Amino acid sequence: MRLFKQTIAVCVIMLSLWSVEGHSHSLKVTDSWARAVVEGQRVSAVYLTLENASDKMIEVVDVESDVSRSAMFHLTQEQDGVARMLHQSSIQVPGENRVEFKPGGLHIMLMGIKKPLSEGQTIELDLVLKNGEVIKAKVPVKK
Ligand SMILES: [Cu+2]
Repeated sequence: MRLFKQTIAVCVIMLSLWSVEGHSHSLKVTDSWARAVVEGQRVSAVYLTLENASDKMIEVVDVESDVSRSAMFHLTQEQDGVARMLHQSSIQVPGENRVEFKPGGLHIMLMGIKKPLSEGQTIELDLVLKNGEVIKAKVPVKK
């Protein structure tokens, strides 16, 4: 029993190291940028491309950043001439395919920005996959 517990402990440590490393052979983040915000502004958005090199669908179930109180996936859609932002609970990237986040479409909404984000700065983003893997992305701030 004791050995069993130790084995589990080792596995948990290995899993967490895997997460910290955030290395994924299958999902790649490219062309990322975050919109700069001035003092007093509380929301911003991140745009990026998710590339799935594997032949299986990859689902991104959560996004986190330490620059804001919350982060979530939004889709801007025009309904009756009014642009609305629809919350997306997850993002599915089909195998050997890509999903582009860009102004007027999909974006990662950062809400409750803690400090101004200025051009030249880099923020960190954690993308949580359905299998528990965490992809760490470094995102440059642009105007
Ligand atoms: Cu939004």
